Amino acid sequence: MTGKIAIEEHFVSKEATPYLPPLGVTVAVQKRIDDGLGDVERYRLPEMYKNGIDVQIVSLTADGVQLEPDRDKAVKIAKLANDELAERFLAKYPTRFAGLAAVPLQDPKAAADELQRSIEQLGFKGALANGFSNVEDLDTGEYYDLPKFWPFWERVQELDVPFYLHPRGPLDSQQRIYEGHPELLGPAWAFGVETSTHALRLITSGLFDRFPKLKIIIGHLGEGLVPMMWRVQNRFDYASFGKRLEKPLMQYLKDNFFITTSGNFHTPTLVNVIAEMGIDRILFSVDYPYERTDQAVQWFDNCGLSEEDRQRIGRLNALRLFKL
Ligand code: GRE
Ligand code: ZN
Repeated sequence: MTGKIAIEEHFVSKEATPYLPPLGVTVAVQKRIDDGLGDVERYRLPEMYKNGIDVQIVSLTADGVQLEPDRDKAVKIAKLANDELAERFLAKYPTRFAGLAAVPLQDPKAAADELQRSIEQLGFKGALANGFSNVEDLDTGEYYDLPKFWPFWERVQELDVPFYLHPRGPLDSQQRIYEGHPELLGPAWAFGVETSTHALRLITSGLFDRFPKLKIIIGHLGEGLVPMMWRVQNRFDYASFGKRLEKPLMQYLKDNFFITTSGNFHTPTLVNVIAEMGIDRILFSVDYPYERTDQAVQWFDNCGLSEEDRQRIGRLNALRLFKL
């Protein structure tokens, strides 16, 4: 398919380079990632062209701003990253790239202001946070269901732009379960646990009853959330924690969430997610440069979808969601 739009595609800014997590990959893969993150013209555009990707929606890679415990520094790094993205990608190639703003949620009001500046002055199409934000120190993290984040969410809803909840790894003090298993402590597993649990916190906190128009995007075909939702609901109904929500949990997933194919190129999982969420809620992504574009595209272009559905997931849903 030509004309694909890819949603979860990353770059690294000059000032955010120290915030890259160690990956534990081979030298060759690390080189491909480093080359890809820093680059626009040499690898990225040819790879898009070769694989029928018309537009990349670009965001600052993990852990990015979220790892900086100092509030003012986080605000500064976010601004610089958004300016760099605007300059190197959007100004030079306005038809090939769109931007998602880095948001310094260490300071919810500053994050809202930076998002608004990015949308209104830089032409960005939404926000992306790399999981929880460190606050004050490296072993304290805050999830965005807390009431202190309501002013931020209020602004996201007002601006009517999507918010991508991207993974990051758990805090050092929360890694006991992965002891002796570094292979599970990254994108393979821990990223998804962090992100799906964070998404559930947003849902069960009542955030979407308060701000019903919020649009949250999660990657990796739903971070494992979708096939567990029936059980979460069933046990939620038995529980006596006094939480009252207006709708069934799955309904918030359907009404407030979008799911991308980033880094999870597997047809049975795609079929399940489509069945639960509906075809209009699923968007194509690669997860460049962590994943191989040719592998993503080989799979997506041949995965047994009708051509109509491939167009929806590959392009049309993104045009609508990001108002491109
Ligand atoms: C990703 O974006 O999915 C990612 C990272 C960092 C390491 C691996 C990875 O941001 O897949
Ligand atoms: Zn990613």
